[in-house]
Amino acid sequence: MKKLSLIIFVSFWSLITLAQSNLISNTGARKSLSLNGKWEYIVDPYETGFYDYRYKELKENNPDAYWNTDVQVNKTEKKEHGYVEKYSLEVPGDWNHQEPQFLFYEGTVWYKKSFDLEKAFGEHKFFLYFGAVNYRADVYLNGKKLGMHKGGFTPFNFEVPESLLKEKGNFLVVKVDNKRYADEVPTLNTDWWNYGGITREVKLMEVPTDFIQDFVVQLKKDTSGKAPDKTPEVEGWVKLNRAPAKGELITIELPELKYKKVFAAEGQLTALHFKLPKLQLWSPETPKLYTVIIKTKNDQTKDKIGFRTIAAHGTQVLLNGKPIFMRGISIHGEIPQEVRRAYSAADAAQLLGQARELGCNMVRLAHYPHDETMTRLADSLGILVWSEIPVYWTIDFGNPEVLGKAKAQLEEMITRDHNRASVIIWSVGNETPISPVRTNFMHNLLTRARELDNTRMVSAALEVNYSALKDKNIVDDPLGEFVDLVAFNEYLGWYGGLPDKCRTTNWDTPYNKPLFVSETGGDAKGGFHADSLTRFSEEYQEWYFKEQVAMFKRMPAKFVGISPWILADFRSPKRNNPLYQDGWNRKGLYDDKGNKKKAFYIMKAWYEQIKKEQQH
Ligand code: GCB
Repeated sequence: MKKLSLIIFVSFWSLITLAQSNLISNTGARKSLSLNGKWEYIVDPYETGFYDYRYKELKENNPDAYWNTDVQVNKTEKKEHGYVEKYSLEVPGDWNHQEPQFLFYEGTVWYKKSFDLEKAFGEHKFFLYFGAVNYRADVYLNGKKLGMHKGGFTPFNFEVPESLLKEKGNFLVVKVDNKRYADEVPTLNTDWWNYGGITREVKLMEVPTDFIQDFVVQLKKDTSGKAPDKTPEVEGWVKLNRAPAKGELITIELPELKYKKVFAAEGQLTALHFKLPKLQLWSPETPKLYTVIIKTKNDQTKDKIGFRTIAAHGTQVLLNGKPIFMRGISIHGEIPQEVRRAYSAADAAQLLGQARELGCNMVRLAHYPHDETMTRLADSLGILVWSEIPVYWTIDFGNPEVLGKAKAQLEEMITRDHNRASVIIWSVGNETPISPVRTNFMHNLLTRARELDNTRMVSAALEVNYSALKDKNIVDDPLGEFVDLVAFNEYLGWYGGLPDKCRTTNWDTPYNKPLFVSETGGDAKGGFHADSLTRFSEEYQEWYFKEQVAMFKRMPAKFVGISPWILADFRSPKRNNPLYQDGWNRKGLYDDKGNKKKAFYIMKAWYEQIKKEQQH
């Protein structure tokens, strides 16, 4: 009885907190005006855009602010800024790769876009939607501030009052600031490039006045260890932008299954619970997606959704009730050939295509939520996904505001992707050094992730207690108690000794849970050949992976997969070996030109062998 009331309390609580966010999901299905393309810019390292000459101080609300005015009104006007075509940047796209002056830039850039709009006035609302802006975005339209957002890898939207929109010459300005701060997420120190700018798509969306803001249509969580029923149960909800009128109905349709069900709207949030007819479950071998249509009186949206169950059961991970071994790879959201952030369907096709060539059925999208094109493509290719927020290394764990920032990013990540069958793990962070404050912080995030979505596993890449026992390393991070999957970053033979150390080392965890190696790897400069004892040579990396694979074969039965570090070389200001790194982390199995290194073939061969043995 106690347990039941707890469950009711938890879901009631999550319904209330879900109602607070105004993020719209499934935006690809919405009528919208793309604002991608050229945006004019002003680089502003001194924050002059806020400078008020009258008071000699920085003030957001002053007549000269860069968001407020554009060109000279008449020839006598003194104007010391302006937006012109000569200074323009492509959106989406980080600024770093677009102009040499931006390579190392961390600071403010003002972006401006003019647009016209054929407006359908009346029964509509407008939202400005950003796929991601790194890190802080202050958004102004036609001289009014719409809002501010922090967090470089998650979407956000602001409602645009219709009275603010003009048919011609709308003046949209975004102040983008990618300076790093100790109390942000991530914090000052990361092992990746702090690409700045409007890095993902921008659009003006039009929705009916009463609209479907978000929804979850997923198979009900099943921890019984059994395969889903022939007619599997769906559990979810539909969230409207506001409380519905009396008697409002919500219809769910899956045309391919000839399925239709009508629900009475219960409030802003309506819980869904129903059984689907017999269907093809989603899996890496059969990544079947069904069109799901959701209708209210005034609105309609549709998505393509795969149906599967995923759960940690004892020490195994069960996909549709069957144990699965994850042949993974970690991936950064970066296209090394062009030294830029990934943002497009073509970029996703490159990255996931490379992962498939390696023989993967899983990817760890490190260390932040990647572009939505990645999880969408993973859905249709049948690739399992670990998705993570940038709670990385030494976040200011004792600061409740920082926890709030991490939670906001977690919620945005989950809201965007909670209908993606591919996503099986929400990760709340990476290698966070053990202390009571950090465990409390991370536990909080894990709890929040479960409240928001109880159908997936939750995890984090944990710290290891090296040589706790002779020749046995133990993953006993106290956070292990709260995760579904005990994952750890391993690196034996790169950060500790030489690869032959793997011969005498074993791994375990005291937790009776599945064990996953979320990272392991070593640097090799593509094309640099030497003997296998020479660091940074392809031969060293090849030897490293040979020893690793041999060690993995001795892993305990609870070992359920691995995502080596990393698919491709990536930019990092921390990697300053002038001969071999030169500002690149070289742990890629592909080099920065897309060539496969020798180690690639070691992993590929092992993955092929596993695939044969396990038939999936
Ligand atoms: C790690 C981090 C990853 C680094 C990697 C490395 O443990 O999680 O972000 O890039 O090691 O190369 O050292």
